[in-house]
Amino acid sequence: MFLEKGLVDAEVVARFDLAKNVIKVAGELALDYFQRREELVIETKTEPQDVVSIADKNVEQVILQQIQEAYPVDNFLGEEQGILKGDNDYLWVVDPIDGTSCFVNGLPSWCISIALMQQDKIAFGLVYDPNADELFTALSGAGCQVNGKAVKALNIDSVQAGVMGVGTSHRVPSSHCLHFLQGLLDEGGMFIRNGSGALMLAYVAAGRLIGYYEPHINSWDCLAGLILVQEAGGSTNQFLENGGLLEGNSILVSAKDIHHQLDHFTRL
Ligand code: LIP
Repeated sequence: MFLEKGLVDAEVVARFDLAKNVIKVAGELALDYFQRREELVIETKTEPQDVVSIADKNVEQVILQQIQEAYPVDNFLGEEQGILKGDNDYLWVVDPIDGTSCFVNGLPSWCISIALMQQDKIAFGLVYDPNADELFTALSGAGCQVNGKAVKALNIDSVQAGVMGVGTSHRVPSSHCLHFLQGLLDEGGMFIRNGSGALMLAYVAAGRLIGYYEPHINSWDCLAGLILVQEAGGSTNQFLENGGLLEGNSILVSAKDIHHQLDHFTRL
């Protein structure tokens, strides 16, 4: 379908088709670990609350192996693996379990996030929620789908028209998030934090949240979600500027007509 429309090149579409299979295989493995989570050894990384288990590492290895079997010279950046340099213009950006803190605590708000960059552009993104069996996909220029059904970001002109997703971490001062929340609440808005930035970005694309803000998020958490929102007709900030790919950055995505107001709240 996408090739017939001349929307993207065959090399990207072939990788997209592979990614749809790989993310489902990874989802089955992650769900198995989730159902046996009492067996997991939980480690804390550098900041408080930043946890990881063998589930994250092994799910990422399964994704990496399947990509390398098909495309051995592609580049790869994974949350646990780090960067693996290849020898072409394709870069896979993967979070094997986004919402790890929820995962290890037995909460279902976690997902798998896979994005592909071609040179400096995001070519496609996939977010899979195995608990809900919902696959969010977007191929550049071809819209956004949930389980194959087209979806659009909300078309609203007030923050009171729905709920805002918000994320934060101990990578940034608490004031960055608290000031945003005060601006949002003072305007009659409301927020949720479900612990998975990737999943909340997917919900913006699917018209379930009015937007998502996080003062600092990593590329593997959000690149797939960014193209989901773009292809669903939402507005996004320039996350990839100033080294966002390797250093992370702030992220703000939303329904188009409230983006400017939300951007103001991020600067309070
Ligand atoms: C998580 C992000 C979330 C952020 C958390 C954490 P992880 O990713 O999805 O938005 O607030 O601090 O970074 O670590 O679960 O893959």
